Amino acid sequence: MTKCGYATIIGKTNVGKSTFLNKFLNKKVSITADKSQTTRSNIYAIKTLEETQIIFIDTPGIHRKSEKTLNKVLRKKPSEVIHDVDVIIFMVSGTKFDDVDKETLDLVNQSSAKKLLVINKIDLVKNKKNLFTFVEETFNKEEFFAIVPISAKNNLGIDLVEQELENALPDNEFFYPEEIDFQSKNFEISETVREKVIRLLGDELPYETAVVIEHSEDQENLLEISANIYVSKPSQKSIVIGKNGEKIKSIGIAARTDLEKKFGKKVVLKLWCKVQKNWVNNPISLESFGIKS
Ligand SMILES: Nc1nc2c(ncn2[C@@H]2O[C@H](COP(=O)(O)OP(=O)(O)OP(=O)(O)O)[C@@H](O)[C@H]2O)c(=O)[nH]1
Ligand SMILES: [Mg+2]
Repeated sequence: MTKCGYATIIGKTNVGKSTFLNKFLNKKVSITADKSQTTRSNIYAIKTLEETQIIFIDTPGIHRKSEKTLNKVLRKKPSEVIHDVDVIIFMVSGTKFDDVDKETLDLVNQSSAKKLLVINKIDLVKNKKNLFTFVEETFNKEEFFAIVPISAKNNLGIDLVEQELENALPDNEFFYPEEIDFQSKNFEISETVREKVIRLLGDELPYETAVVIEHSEDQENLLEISANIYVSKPSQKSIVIGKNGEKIKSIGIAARTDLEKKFGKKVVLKLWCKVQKNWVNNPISLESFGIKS
């Protein structure tokens, strides 16, 4: 009998959820960066093993409360999926557990799904004995069917998570063919550009950035794309463009390199930067930028 089911990854922002998923699937489905709130929507992906098919949902990380509309929308995303999955992977980073992790765990515990505790970034934990004490002191171990320490970055322990998921998923026929792209091509393109914006710009700005594909034409050997990078204020536009256009040029080159690898063809990418005042507080802007509440 085969197994098949849904698994989601829930955790505080920046603990490494998307990095883990990309490593697990051995391909990039979700953008990652060393900044808060990198993931902005629930991202679906699939892994088909010999006898098991896992449908994954990567979610935006929980972050500190804020009045901005975008923040409120992002905070709701994990709760949209926790009741409809078979397994929740609850992820923390190293031996850190603060109020936001606690709030996230409380949310996870509202679901009746099976729960797997994954402790990521163990490469940063110098004394591995501390992991044991951390688990003993922080968690009620009965809440989890397994506890797996990993380093997503160093590809350590990922196979153990796979085994645990294989065991935990219900008996089912496969729901999908072996491989399937849940996200549209335009979404993948705009996310790739947004990742480069996040990685190449300072700390504050990325949060106020959205990327919209204006036009894309996919030919056999060539993908042509025009995209707008939206910011909230004119001063931010100058930062995105940079001196003599250097910044936006670097963003374009980095994104193009990734896209050529992803789609296996030559890519021509034209980027513009536009100001849409205070879009992070405007539900209509959010919707038009593909961030659905
Ligand atoms: N040292 C170390 N860094 C890691 C590891 N896994 C992820 N990271 C880094 O942690 C940062 C955040 O990773 P993401 O995968 O974007 O985190 P996330 O949980 O998806 O974040 P949000 O989408 O904002 O919720 C990136 O800079 C990763 O390279 C790990 O095992 N060890
Ligand atoms: Mg993420």
